Amino acid sequence: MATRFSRRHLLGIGAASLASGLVWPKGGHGRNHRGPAPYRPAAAEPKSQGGRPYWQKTYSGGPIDVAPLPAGLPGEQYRPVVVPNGAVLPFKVVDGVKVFHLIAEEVDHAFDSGLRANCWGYNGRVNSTMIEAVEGERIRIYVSNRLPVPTSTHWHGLYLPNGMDGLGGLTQPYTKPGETTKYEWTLRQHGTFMFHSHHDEMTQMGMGLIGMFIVHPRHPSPDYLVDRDFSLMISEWSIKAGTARPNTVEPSDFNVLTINGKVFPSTAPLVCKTGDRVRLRLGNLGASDHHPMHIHGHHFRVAATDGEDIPLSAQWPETTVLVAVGQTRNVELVTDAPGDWGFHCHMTHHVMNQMGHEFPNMVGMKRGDLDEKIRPLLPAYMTHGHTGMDMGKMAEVMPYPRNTISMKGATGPFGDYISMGGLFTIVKVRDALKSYDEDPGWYQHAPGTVALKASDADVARDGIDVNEPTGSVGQGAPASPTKRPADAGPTPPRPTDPHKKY
Ligand SMILES: [Cu+2]
Repeated sequence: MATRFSRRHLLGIGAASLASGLVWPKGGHGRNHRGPAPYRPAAAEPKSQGGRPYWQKTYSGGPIDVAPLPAGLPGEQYRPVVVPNGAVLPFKVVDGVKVFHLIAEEVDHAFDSGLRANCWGYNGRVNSTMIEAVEGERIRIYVSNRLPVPTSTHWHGLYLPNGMDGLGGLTQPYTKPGETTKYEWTLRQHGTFMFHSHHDEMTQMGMGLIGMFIVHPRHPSPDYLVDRDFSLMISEWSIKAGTARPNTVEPSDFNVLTINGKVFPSTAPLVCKTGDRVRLRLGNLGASDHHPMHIHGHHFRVAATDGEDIPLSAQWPETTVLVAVGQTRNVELVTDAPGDWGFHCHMTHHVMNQMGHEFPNMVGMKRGDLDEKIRPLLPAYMTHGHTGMDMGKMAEVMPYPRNTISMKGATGPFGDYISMGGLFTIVKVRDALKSYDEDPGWYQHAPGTVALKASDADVARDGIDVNEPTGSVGQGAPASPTKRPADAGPTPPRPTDPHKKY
């Protein structure tokens, strides 16, 4: 009976509705006249009880006056999340409450060795200070404002009392320059969340006042246990070449795209062992762009959103997950293929850096001796892009203003340039590792497992005519149709009617 009362209290529904299983909770969350009931993690509750449909459960974490559980500690209640290029915010426990101190301040931030800018961040880091906590515990977060302007701090995706929500002007007065605001509530959920300034967002989030907020489950389900757990915050910036201050007024022309505040090749690799269960927690608090994040050589399962864990039976496989502005997505995979695997945004302009684009489309143009004729006037002139963008070559030849990372990528293991910047990192999977904290270097491929220049012997053996006409010259009918081998069987019908099945 006591159990039932406690459950009824937790769910905020009356005994009658519990029995009938049909009535929407009335009058908000119930209050216990005998004081707050202890918080009970959702994982301990079946997802559906007494025939109630899934959607009748609380949408805001249940009653806010629950009694907190003891503070959870790393190594005891949870395995810490890895923040590549970043750090977890330290805490202390005072009378059972986990206390954090977040400091909003100006940060001279290095996106890469070639680009610094005056940004705003938390505790000396830009986009990469992560808060880590445990479901059921009470947290107290002091936010000190060392900026020249007022701010406020919103806890994105978290269930909390309205006055702790951090929407400047609506749920709280601003945190003025030099002031410190105190937030305090009991965590009634677990998952991947975020925090960010919620005053003059365009400026303040655009200057870097964003971060990830991870809440570990109190009773982790074995279905979601992983060996490696990474937190990756995605953002985007507009920084004109040669300048050192983000232009937060720019609505769409972003030229520095970052993971935890870094562009490739400064993005630290995600180091895993062969067979590790791996979680990537992706959050996007950029200004405008949604990012389809793509993994090579594996697939992952979309395992959670900032709303909730997705039940195993409802998770779906992908190789690309769209992380929209304001969303988090957890994807999980087993890294069972050793190698260096790209993990990146699939929007091609999001793996470039500060690239001007106010020039005519030159792709495919024959430039002749144009460069030679212009160079007496402009010594370093180079016709831009007539064969596409060779980032490595352009980085060597083009004169850039100081503090610019136009076209920067990195030289790879074969001496050729990896023509990726921005939202790109590498998942490095190895059979054996000295340490997860050390970059194991480039993958050493087994002989015969690398795509190399085809040998004459291979080409001859397989009857490959490298000069074979393809019929692709010009538009319309092929000038010289590709010959079909004699033993290829009857010619298949040409598909002309899209509704007809062939
Ligand atoms: Cu993108």
